[in-house]
Amino acid sequence: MDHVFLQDVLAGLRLPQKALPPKYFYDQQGSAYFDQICQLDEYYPYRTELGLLPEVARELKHYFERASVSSLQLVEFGAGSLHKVKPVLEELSMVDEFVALDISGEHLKEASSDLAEAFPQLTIKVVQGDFTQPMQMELSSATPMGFFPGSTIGNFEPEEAVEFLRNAGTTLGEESYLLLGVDTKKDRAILEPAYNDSKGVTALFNKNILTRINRELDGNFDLDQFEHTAIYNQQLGRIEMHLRSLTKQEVSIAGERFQFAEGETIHTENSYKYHPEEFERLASRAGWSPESVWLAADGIFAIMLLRRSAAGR
Ligand code: AVI
Repeated sequence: MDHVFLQDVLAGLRLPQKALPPKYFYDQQGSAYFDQICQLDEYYPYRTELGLLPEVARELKHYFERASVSSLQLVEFGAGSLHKVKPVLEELSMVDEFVALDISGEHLKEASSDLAEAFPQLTIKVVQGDFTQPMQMELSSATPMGFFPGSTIGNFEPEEAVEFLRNAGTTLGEESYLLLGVDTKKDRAILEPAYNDSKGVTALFNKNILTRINRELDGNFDLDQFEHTAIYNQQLGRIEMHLRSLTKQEVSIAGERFQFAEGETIHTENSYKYHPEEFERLASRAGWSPESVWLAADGIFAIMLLRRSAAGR
């Protein structure tokens, strides 16, 4: 039994507002559900960012040419399937080394051998570890540029996002850049269906965390007695996902019992949305200054280039 997973789950379910850390969504099945979410019509962030990236990469190429940067080391944080880095590499010809940082190495090794086939000139490195912490990474003589697509930064609390950005700065070193996907604040009529899709894939993704607890931590959640909910909390600027108990019930995990009232929820994920200027303020607290912002049509998604600045270090 994974002791850390167990302790995190027990601690979360002992809270007055029961909660589970969203990082535990991503076992093999959860990652497959997430890939399906990315193909849904309602889930605009994935395809919007992917559609914007070629233009961003072309402009970045001109930007780095003007800045006389002829060699880049691209470092992807939380690299999973490596779908997003391809359009960047296709345009940004000065990248001669790609480093994929991720907690789980297996999936990544497969994806990176596909990448090696597509980009035979590129040096590719896979580094396994907790990319939210400062990491020891061999820096080449090239200019480092971090890459954190998908608006995954939105799954951190704002203070955790500042810490992540600060740690990314430590990992990447002086004179580095960071290219980030940030989901923007918008009408709930667009936001809520993205997390409440009509095919029910997000519901399966959310409930998978209970399946995982049942299997790995000797739990007995009855999945039919919980329903998926996702609402936009406008005041806090975030989508909140919960699992709501449909009845009064008791659940046991590794021998510990938890009571649920009818309607009581487990808070499983936040997905923060930021106005670009709001995000820039947050990044500047972590020592990064904004260089450029690219907005998708209707401003529904932003890609930002940050540069490490002296302030905040
Ligand atoms: C990974 N992350 C950016 C997704 C998001 O949109 O917050 C996770 C997700 N949760 C439900 N759907 C997608």
